[in-house]
Amino acid sequence: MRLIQDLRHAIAEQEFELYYQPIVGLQQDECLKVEALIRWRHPKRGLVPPIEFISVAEETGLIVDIGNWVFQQAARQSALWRDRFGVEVQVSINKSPVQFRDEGECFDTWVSLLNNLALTNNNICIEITEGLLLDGNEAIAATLERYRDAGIQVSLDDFGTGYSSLAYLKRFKIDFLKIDQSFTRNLDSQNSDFTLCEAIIVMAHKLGMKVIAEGVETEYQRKVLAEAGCDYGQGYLFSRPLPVEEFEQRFIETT
Ligand code: G
Ligand code: G
Ligand code: MN
Ligand code: NA
Repeated sequence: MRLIQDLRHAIAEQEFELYYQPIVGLQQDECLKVEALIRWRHPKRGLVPPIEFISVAEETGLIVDIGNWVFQQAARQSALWRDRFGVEVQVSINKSPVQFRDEGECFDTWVSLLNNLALTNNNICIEITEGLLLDGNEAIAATLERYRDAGIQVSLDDFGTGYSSLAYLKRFKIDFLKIDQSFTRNLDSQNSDFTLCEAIIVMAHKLGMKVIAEGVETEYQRKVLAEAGCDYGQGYLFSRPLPVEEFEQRFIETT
């Protein structure tokens, strides 16, 4: 298949780029957080969004190489911002469940890069999805714990859209819950989506986690979420995912 060949080529030629979307403190000025989102700068097709290639990359296992590139790029970028601008930025990267099958080698490589760059104080966060935690896998629990011990935080992405058991929340050590956009989209202080967000926030705080609301597009959503105690917001209200130079100009150079 053409796409698979092209993806192999893209890995070899490093045709990927990271875009950056800020994650903004809603209660107070927090240390800057940002999610890195991959884009493929295809020589013929132009900028290809991840929905068009991540699932194929997962099926073929190519996601392991892509994920390693994403991690390295994100870590180097965080170190660069610190060195150039004196700004600490926590960069979140998305880690596919498929990448955890190759975990042994990956962990050591990642941690030694972080040590070399002196990025061992929560400078990187990995975003995982509920599917990874489904089977209550002890190996996954141990892996996540090792990440935290190495100064890497863990976010649970798309929270509320996967399987309904919440038992894993006490089994796995998770730092941030990311409330899925489907709950923030129609948020109104009177409706059931609001009740759900509020309940998620209370629960997360009692379990020692912080909450990030995704898909915040309006000032009204921001206000309602802030009043409900939500810690962070992410969405078009603050910014779309931006190419690195633009992100730097708007969010790093001005701090
Ligand atoms: O902006 P957006 O179109 O970037 O992202 C679409 C989807 O692609 C999201 O679900 C996001 O989690 C996923 N995604 C973006 N970047 C990466 C990445 O580096 N690795 C993986 N596995 N998924 C990513
Ligand atoms: O699945 P994940 O949450 O990692 O990916 C986030 C996705 O949501 C990306 O495709 C990103 O571009 C998109 N996104 C970010 N902010 C907003 C927003 O405010 N509204 C909408 N509709 N999508 C957003
Ligand atoms: Mn994400
Ligand atoms: Na998400």
